[in-house]
Order: sequence, then C-alpha cells, then structure tokens
Amino acid sequence: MDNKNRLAERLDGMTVALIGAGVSNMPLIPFLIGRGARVTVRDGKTEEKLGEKAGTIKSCGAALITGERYLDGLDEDVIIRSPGIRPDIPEFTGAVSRGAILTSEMELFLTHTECRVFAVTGSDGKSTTTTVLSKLLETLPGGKTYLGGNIGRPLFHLYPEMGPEDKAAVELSSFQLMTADAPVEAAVITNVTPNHLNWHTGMDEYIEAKKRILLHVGRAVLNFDCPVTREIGESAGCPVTFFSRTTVPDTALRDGDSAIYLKNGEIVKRSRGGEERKFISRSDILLPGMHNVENYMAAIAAAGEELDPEAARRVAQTFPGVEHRLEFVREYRGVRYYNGSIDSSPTRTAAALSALSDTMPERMITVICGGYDKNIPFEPLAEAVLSNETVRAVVLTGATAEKIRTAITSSPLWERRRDGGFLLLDGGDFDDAVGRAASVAGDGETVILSPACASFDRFENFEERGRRFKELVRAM
Ligand code: UMA
Repeated sequence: MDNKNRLAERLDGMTVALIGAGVSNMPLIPFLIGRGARVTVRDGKTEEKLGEKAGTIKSCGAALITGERYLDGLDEDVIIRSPGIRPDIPEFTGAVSRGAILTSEMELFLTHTECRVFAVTGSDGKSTTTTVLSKLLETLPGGKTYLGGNIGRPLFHLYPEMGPEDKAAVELSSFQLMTADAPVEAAVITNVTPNHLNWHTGMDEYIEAKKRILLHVGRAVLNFDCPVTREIGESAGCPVTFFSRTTVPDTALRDGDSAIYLKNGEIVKRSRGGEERKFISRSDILLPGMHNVENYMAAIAAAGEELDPEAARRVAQTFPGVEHRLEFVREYRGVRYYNGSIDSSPTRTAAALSALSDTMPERMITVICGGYDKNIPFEPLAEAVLSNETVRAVVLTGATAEKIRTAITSSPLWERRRDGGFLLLDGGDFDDAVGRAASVAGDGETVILSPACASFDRFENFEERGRRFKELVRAM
C-alpha cells in the first residue's frame, strides 16, 4: 500500500497509463492531467469502437493507444487498471517488476480519502444495500454523504473535497477487491454464491477477494444465513454483526459481536447478552421481497450506533429502489412490466422472482432470461423458475439461451411443469424476446427482464440493456 499512499500529490512529471477507457477511468483523465501527470489511455477496443470517447480523451490532452496491441510498450510509472482487467496479466507483472506502481481507481480512492468509508460487497444485493446505506448515512449528523464504486460512480477524483466528517457508501466488486487493502470503518458482505467464475481462477479466489474487504476494517456486517459469510464471521478479527432472516443468531456471537434479525415482523438488533433495540417494521419497507428486508438489516447494521430508528423508518417508507432492480416500468393491457437488468446471476433472478410472487401471488410471471456467458451453472436458475408456481413462462435470449434451456429441461421438475402448461420459449434476439414475452403474458400477469446473466454479449453494460428494455416496453 505504501507506494500508493499520497500518490496523487506526487504525480507532477510522472507518466500514468489508464488501462480501459470505461466508467472508472474516464473522470480520472482531467484530474491526473491537472496534477501534472502525462497520461496515456490504453484500451483493447479500436478507436472507432470507442466512438466519442476517443475525441474526449484526446481533447483532454491524453495520448490514446487502442486495439489488440494496446498494452505493447507499457512503460509508464503508474498503471491504473479498470476493474474488469485481471491484475496478474503478464504485461502488468512485467511492468511491476520493472518498478511500475499498479493500482486502480478504487484503491486510489480508499488510500487517499479522509472520509468515513462504509463498504459493501457480496454476490447479491450490493447495489440496493449500498444505496439504502447511503440514505441512512445521510440522516447521521455531520458531513456530506457520497455514494459510489461498482454501482457506477467513481470517487477518486472527488477525494480532495471530502473531509473526515464526510461519509462514503461504497459498493465493491470482487474485481476491485483483488488488490485492495485499505482501511474502512465498516464493511458488509451480503452473501457469497458462485459468480464471475470465467474471470476468477475459481471459487477460492472469488471468496478470498471478497474477504479482502475485512483486512483493515473497524466492524463487519455478515450474513448468518450464508455458510461462506458465517464462516468468515466466526474467525473475523473485528466485531461482527450477523444478520439473519431465518433465525436469532445467538450461539455464534462472541464478546463485542451483535445480531440483527426479524422478530414478529420487526427488525431488531442486540449485542451479545444485551437488550433488543427495534429499528423498523418489515411493513415499513416500500421495496418488495424478503431479500430487501435482508438488505435493510445489513444497511442498518452498517450505519452503526448513531442511527436513529425514526430516521431509518422514514428512509424505508420512502426509498423507491434503484434503477434496473425490480424497477416498475409500466402497466399495459393489464400486464405489469418490470426491469431487472441488474439481475446478472441465477441467485439474483431467483430473488427477484420470489419478491414478485411473495408480494403479488395472483400474478403469473413471464421472465426473460439469458445473456453473456460467465460459465456459471444454471441449475439454480432452473430450480428457481420451475419451483416457483407463479412463473408461467421463460423466454430465452442471448449467448446462454441453449445452456439455460438444457438446465431447465434436465431438471427433475421439468416434465411436471411442462405438462402443466409451463412455456419455455426461444425469444431470438433481445428485441424479439421482449415482444415474445409481451405476446404470451395475459391481462393480470407480469413480465420481468431478469436475465440471470451479464449483458456483454449484446450490450455495453446492464444499464444499456435495461434502458433498451424500457424503451421497447414504453413503445408498445
Ligand atoms: N478493457 C480492455 N481490456 C480488458 C477489459 C476491458 O481494454 O481486458 C476496456 C474495455 O474495452 C472498456 C474499458 O476497459 O472500454 C472499461 O471496462 P470495464 O467494464 O472493465 O470497466 P468500467 O467501465 O470502468 O466499469 C467498471 C465496472 N465493470 C467491471 O467490473 C467489469 C462497473 O461494474 C462499475 O460500475 C464501474 O467500473 C465503476 O466502478 C459493472 C459490473 O458489471 C456494472 N460489475 C460486476 C458486477 O457488479 O457483477 C463486477
């Protein structure tokens, strides 16, 4: 961490390579140049594919190297990698052995900011938990609250304006955590289930990356119902708050630990051997589904002792949710359309489907699934759609369509559901799949885009996919 410390104050005359002209790195260009660095942006896309960005980069005064050989001659003093690029590729390890500093936007933010950092990672629920947490932090006395990280908002270039009384709710992906080791005040791991296994070397590396959020943490907030995070908590070197939707996690608590859980419809928190303190009721939470109750438990615990239950209740009663997460788009001919483009793993899709069927059990569901292939197993998706009796149809699209079809038709539940009228449909390309879903859903039913996959086979990112979905639905 040392050679990255206060790096921003030593940039004058240094050469900096920004690897990847994406969301995290673009705002850094004027910031770094303003501090006297000589910046080169390198991106594997062609200049043509980068489109307007290429012009922006050059007009800021940075050099641009694009295309297949974009990492040739990587000899800058500082290398700032985008999260999606592994830190151990030979070009980086070679540069580091020659003395280069390898870092990333998020690591730089964490090592430079003076503000109180509240970090959130996990396989599911990160963005909602981080956003709810930011709303709760806004209610605490003192300072301004920032929201950023993997949620799509870089923060490093804002660090000079942040003081010790300010707070940042930061969503961290396993990609960002691979090399991060900076201190944070509180950290949440929502859960750990298989994800990104085409990028990580395996489940072990994925879990290790998630655990790095706890390297220098003041307090940890962990899911008691997930075996991986429960085990992490049992040996954590800091006070832990376990949250649980199913039980009162008493036995696991050590001195200094606490638990937050649901009791008679109320979210209550207590320390080991202490009194229960009530925060909010389940019915206060505007967002549908049990997974959102978990998200609230985690966020309330992370906000800490200063949080006023009344302020938490006002947030729960008014926060409408994050775009692309079970986002209501419109009702048309009696069919309700929801955009769940963020649902890029089977567990997210399972959670979205059970949120819909919990809150609207009378509405049959047609779900659009499929996208970029991350090499994750689809058996859990098959189980989620076939065991949920309110799911009536699955419309397949994207690169994983065939893998999902195989998982569904190989399930022991398949024949019974097929004979009961369950529809498994080939939607063709994305736009056609939306039309197909609309054509099978009847009055009083629901259509949701919940792909269980990332979007990169067809879109730049999940936001673009969600916007396209909304456009198509609004044009009906
Ligand atoms: N690129 C290369 N070589 C590569 C990979 C990428 O040149 O090997 C280039 C691409 O052509 C692109 C640029 O790098 O032009 C940026 O790509 P990127 O998508 O890796 O990075 P960002 O646009 O900066 O977006 C990243 C996160 N993306 C990934 O981790 C893949 C965004 O999370 C995040 O919002 C953003 O930083 C701000 O921090 C997206 C995501 O899917 C939403 N995250 C995964 C998830 O949540 O499951 C981890």
